[in-house]
Amino acid sequence: MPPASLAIVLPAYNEEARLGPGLDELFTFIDGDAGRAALPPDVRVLVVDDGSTDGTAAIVHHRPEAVARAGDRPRLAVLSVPHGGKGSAVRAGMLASDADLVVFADADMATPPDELGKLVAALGDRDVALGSRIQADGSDMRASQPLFRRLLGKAFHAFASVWVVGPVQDTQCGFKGFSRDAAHDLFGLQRVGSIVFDVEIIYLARRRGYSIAVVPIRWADRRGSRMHPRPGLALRVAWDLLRIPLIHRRDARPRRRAAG
Ligand SMILES: Nc1nc2c(ncn2[C@@H]2O[C@H](COP(=O)(O)OP(=O)(O)O)[C@@H](O)[C@H]2O)c(=O)[nH]1
Ligand SMILES: [Mg+2]
Repeated sequence: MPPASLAIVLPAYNEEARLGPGLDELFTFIDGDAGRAALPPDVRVLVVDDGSTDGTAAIVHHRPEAVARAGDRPRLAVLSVPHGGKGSAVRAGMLASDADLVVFADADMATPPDELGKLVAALGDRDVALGSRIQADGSDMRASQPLFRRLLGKAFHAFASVWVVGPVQDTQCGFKGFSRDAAHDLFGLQRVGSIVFDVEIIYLARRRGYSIAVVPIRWADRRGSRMHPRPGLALRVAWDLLRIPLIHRRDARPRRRAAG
């Protein structure tokens, strides 16, 4: 049976400036011919407002899609949670979504919405589809990031790959998709609320034997990043990376679909 519904979870922290244009771009694609051809018939968008102190939630309430319906659900809704970081916001959104397929994406549409079809296609025969900014020819979409972010990314990957990520080269791409069962299982086990949650989810997906597709996608750095590297964040990241294998030492289980 082809999937009937898709939920798109957008974590948002003080995104008053970028969320409106992002939602314009997203719904233009969903409602256009290309979106209708590539996506399941019912598409719902859930903005997870992570304790924003600006007008992020109001942006959602004022849109027409917030009163329209996809199947038996609003086309656009907001879930407000106390500020806990990107990982905890994504977890809340993924667990609140009961569509056949569940994707999370960045509110700034750093990955253009027309790439959603690639995740949906990959989920046709896999449980998990990981967007990757590294292309088949080896070129890297992260080249559009400022130099200091690229250097931080390299340091992060060097550290993360020692422990947990295996063959996945771009763990931090904010564009990942899951079958409903995989999403509820993996995000139900997730304990890390920081940006390290991506690594934790990949670690869990491999350990629990889900079939995983790595899907090269387009990506462009957008102005107005909410990520502010600080010494405290570096310590938090190091601690979260270290503890992943410890938290989940009892969370292995037999394979589901044949791994790919
Ligand atoms: N919930 C939550 N989301 C965040 C936080 N920081 C960033 N994000 C979201 O993560 C996504 C990517 O953020 P962005 O600032 O563009 O990161 P960058 O592209 O890596 O510089 C956006 O949807 C942000 O709203 C946070 O502290 N909490
Ligand atoms: Mg961004």
